Amino acid sequence: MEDEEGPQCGKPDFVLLDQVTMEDFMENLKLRFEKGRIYTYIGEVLVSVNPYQQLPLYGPEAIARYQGRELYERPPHLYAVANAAYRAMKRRSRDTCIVISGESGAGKTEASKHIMQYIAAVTNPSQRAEVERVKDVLLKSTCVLEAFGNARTNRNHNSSRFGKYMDINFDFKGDPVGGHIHSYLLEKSRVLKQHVGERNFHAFYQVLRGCEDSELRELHLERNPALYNFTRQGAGLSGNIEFVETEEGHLSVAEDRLVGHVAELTATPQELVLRCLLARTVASGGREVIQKGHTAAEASYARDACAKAVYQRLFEWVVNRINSVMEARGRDPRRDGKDTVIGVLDIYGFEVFPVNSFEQFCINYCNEKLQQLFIQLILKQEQEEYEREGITWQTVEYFNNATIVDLVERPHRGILAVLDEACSTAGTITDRVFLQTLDTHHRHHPHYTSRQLCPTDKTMEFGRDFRIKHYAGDVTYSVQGFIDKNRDALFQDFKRLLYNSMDPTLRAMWPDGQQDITEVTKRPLTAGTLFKNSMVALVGNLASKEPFYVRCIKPNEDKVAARLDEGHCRHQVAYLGLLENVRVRRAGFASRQPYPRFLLRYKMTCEYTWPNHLLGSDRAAVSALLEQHGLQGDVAFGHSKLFIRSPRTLVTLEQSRARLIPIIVLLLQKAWRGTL
Ligand code: AOV
Ligand code: MG
Repeated sequence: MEDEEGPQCGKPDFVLLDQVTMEDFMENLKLRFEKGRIYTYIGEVLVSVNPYQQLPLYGPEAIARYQGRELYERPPHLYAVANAAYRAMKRRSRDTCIVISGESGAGKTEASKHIMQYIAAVTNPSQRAEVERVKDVLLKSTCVLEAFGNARTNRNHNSSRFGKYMDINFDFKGDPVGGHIHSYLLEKSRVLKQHVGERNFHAFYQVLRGCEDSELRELHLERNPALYNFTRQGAGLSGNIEFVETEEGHLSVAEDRLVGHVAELTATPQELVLRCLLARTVASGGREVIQKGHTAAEASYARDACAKAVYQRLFEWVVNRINSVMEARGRDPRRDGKDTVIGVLDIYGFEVFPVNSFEQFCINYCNEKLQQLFIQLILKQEQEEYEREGITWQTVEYFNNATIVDLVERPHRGILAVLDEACSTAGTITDRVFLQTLDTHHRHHPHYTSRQLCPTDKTMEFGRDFRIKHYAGDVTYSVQGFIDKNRDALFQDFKRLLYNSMDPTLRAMWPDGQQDITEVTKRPLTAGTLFKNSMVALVGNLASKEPFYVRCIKPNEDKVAARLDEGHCRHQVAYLGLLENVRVRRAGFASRQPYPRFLLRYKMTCEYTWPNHLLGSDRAAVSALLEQHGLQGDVAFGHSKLFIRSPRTLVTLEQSRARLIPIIVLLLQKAWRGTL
């Protein structure tokens, strides 16, 4: 990897563009992509384009080049951002976070892994065993979580089906001494059903492929994934519990043998498993309880709910296990000083499928929230900086997606509130009625529509679809299953069954199974509300930290290397608000640099500053340098930073520097050879 970028690689920072138009932006993005320069800055924000091929940009040597450097000193890179976040955390003892966003397949998860690798590589020079252990878990946990939480979708072969926020705790030396992972809403419906061309979570196939024959036998599994409904839709019956109903309405399990397997694997009595599968306990007033037999449909529903819940709790158990081994152990803030934290956020990206359900609704809402945060923080930060320096703030027009966030989460009328209302009205409200209520509330909302409201639009179906104009594009949601998924009910019988398991691990996953049916009175919070609460908390947490942003772009829809589809990228550049980001950055001043940093880069262009200046202060030296170039009229001198108004000035300085580099290199070579 070259350390220097020539002009043939385009501008390393979009702020340096002559004009901020989509054309200029795209031209630079494309040029850089063609040269294998997938990273470009907008100030301190990193724009990354997924190359869909292995580029020689990573690894220990590359890491060493970025270590301890300033952001501008090397070509734009994730390592530089990781380094900047790390240095900010260390220098100012401030919690920082790196927020990685972009649509599904844009490269967020890969980016987060490079960031973790960088942090692991540059810390713990003294090789403390405890720190090594924490780093080891940090790096390895990714693989485990991906096995259980990622799956192949039609947008991404390794798509994250959960949101992940990871905190890394650092001690005063800057070494990682602990970590914590927070996971968000796993797409557990995938356990049961996948779209054509998609797969279940990787773990299922890994177990079938990777276990020894004897292990598979113990689990009563066959190696072929095509045998299971979960791992191949609509395939054979073996290994899947099905129900048969006689004409008199008597329900039984098609294959008793399978009930035995479940009982064995969950360490529970077979007759109890059977009872849970065929009936439920209901409290019929007071403390009286009765057994109510399922219909075949109810039994299938309950079985599916149980399967999803088992997987979800397993996933949470894995996360908790990782957290318990990563925990910052035995640390006392009075003795050891307060830990500082770097948070890394890698969520599921914005996604649109031919059919979109409750899961996509949550995922896309999550992306709206993060876009909202980006808007607020980028505007706020700039505003604060200009105010500090006494400069009048010049507003840049933004599309503010607050109105879409509001459509989803507003109390009483928002989509989630209406959905909760539908869920609390026991059994009577159908998905269709839920949709009608939405239509009534939001018929005038500029970002909401449905077939009812727009009868000529045949891309939506009557009584089934509504559409949200998201910041990143229109998504049509089918309301089918919304109420069910939001209510997320599981009969208490299953919880009790698993709580009473002889297996201590399984038992620990079901503490709520302890309750007796007559005690289960409080309605639990719905999936949607829980998710909303966790998003609000997440955004609050991120906003309290010093943020660094990575904005990922997916170059094409076909996952192919070295092809950048212009239309596709334009759309992302537009909705990510990248042009506005550049404009805000340039609104007052295109660039700002601390005096020492500025000098380091340009001192060679001035006889008073090369190789070292004797001018009393860096500020005075910068002033002399600019005067020599006749550029002093275009700058303002801040307390610690130089503010440069027009990008032209930087371009002039850059050109002057580029002219001098070969001469200086020649001089240095001569000096080394002793011919000078
Ligand atoms: P995502 O995290 O943004 O999507 P990933 O990080 O999983 O996307 O990237 C998708 C695929 O693109 C990866 O599996 C790699 O094959 C490739 N890729 C991404 N970044 C790079 C890179 N820097 N170098 C080489 N290949 C890369 V989702 O989780 O679906 O929102 O929910
Ligand atoms: Mg991902």
